[in-house]
Amino acid sequence: MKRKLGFVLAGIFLATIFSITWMPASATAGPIKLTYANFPPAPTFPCVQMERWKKEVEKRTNGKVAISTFPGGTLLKAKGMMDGVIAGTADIGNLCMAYQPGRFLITNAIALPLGLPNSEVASLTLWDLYRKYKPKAFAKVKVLTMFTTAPSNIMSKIPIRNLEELKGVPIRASGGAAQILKAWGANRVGMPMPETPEALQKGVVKGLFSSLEVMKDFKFAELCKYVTMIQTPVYPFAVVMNMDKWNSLPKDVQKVFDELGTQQSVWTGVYMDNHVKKAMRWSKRKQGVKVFRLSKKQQAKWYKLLEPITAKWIEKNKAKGLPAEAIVQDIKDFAQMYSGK
Ligand code: 3IO
Repeated sequence: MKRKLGFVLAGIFLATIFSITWMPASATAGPIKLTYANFPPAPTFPCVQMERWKKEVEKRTNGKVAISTFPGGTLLKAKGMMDGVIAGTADIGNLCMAYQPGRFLITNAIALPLGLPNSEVASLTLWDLYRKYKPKAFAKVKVLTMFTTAPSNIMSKIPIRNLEELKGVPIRASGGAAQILKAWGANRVGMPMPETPEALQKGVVKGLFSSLEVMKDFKFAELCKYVTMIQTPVYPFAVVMNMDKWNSLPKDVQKVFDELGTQQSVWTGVYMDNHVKKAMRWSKRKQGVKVFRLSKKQQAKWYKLLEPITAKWIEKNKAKGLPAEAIVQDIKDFAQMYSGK
């Protein structure tokens, strides 16, 4: 009897060992784990779109992929995002291309003053621009999506109702937006968004030039009681992935990521456009923010000063060997198409 029990136990033991060793790798190894770094605080739009993407990926892969998100610059910071992803510090990272205008020449053309009407249209336009030109700046990464902010406006501690009141005033902006501020005679101060709250508090800058949802998401409405509406330009963003990590993904997972590219771009655009409206309602009602709309005559004056910017950009980048005229024309054409015109 004892011997028989011994055989049975040995059999169970061996069966267990075999079933463990023969289980498919994915079942024993658990989900594919990926890290996703972001530079601004969690409540801001780049992180909201990150959480939405994470949820969507985990759902569409049936839990085969698990994403750990790192908002607030906890894994990589604004200007180190691209190189950090190339080095593999994070598997995925979200970056604002305006912080390195010289590095992302083609995609930063979306920040020329071309009258892009909203984030939805601008985001889809940028994504098409990237896919058409496949800029060398992204050769070392897999680009998962791109999107833009809503058009920029001036948020300030002092009223700015005309160009005279803007002259020499230190205002924070980056990339294409900084060029535009310069053309209006402001004293542009360049820094990434996460450094702006402190600069405003300390008085290093008297305002900022960006999309208006930050009035609520960064609570800038508590300091900046004035908004001057001018509705140009947008800031471009990219979500990039480490190339080796991308290549290591199973084909079905790659397919899910690729399918999400355009969907994530338009989702973020629509979220941004709606969020700007909400933020401005809150700013006016709860924070007593005053909004200035320029007279037709003032507006024409402001826009006139921007006319040389695109012409100069074309000239400069043609000399560098880029199809600069075609890039600008494509932005205009794509935007018109997405605007339904
Ligand atoms: C931005 C960057 C981080 C979080 C929220 C934001 N809303 C608009 C921007 C654009 C931007 O990068 C900038 O520097 O104005």
